[in-house]
Amino acid sequence: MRLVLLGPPGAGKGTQAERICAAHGLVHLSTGDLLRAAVAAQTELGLRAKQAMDAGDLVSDEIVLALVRERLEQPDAAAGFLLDGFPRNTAQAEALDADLGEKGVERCVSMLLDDEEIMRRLLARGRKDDQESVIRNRLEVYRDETAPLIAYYEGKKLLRSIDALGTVDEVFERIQGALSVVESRAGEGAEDSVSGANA
Ligand code: B4P
Repeated sequence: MRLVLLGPPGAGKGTQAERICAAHGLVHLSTGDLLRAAVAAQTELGLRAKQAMDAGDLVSDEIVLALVRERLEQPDAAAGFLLDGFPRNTAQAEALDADLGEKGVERCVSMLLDDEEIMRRLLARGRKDDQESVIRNRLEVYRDETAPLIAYYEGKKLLRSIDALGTVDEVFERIQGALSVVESRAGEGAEDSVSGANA
């Protein structure tokens, strides 16, 4: 399966991505994790990304696309992957589509959560980019740049939206439901002929 997990900051993308990947044998590609690792290793790319991350802004497309391409070129990604936190804007989504060609994204799961619960979760998480003013900026960036991807994937008939409020188990079950059609299609050996499907 080739999946995109979409959602506002703190919706639980990283939390659910680990479970989905374990359940379906997918490579987990989190641009947030890759960027944090680059910052921690103080690579040139990490130093360039740090300022944007600390402010809650998006890191440049050039940096993010370089990281994603490097990871997707590794042999294990050929068996299927889940993109967690990527794409984050229309330019990234279009670049991804161009890179993947015919073996494109098969399903985008959009996790829906209200701002109040997001604020509660992220303040409790307490990462460096989880201060109230930074979270507000991240929410604004999400609305302006990332939320348009809901319409982008809906237009391609690949979107399934799920309610991200509930226990981790409850949310996981909803995601599993959203993936069941893709999985049964792959099981029938017809995984490459899904364009236009919205079952
Ligand atoms: P990300 O790492 O993607 O982080 P996130 O959106 O804040 O978190 P996520 O939705 O994964 O939530 P989580 O599971 O942790 O991005 C960080 C930064 O990197 C961005 O701001 C940006 O600067 C940069 N970046 C990343 N990708 C980029 C891209 N493509 N382009 C440009 N820049 C990019 O869950 C949050 C908290 O909620 C956790 O504490 C968790 O335990 C809790 N939680 C999860 N599920 C829960 C549930 N069901 N109930 C209660 N709590 C729950």
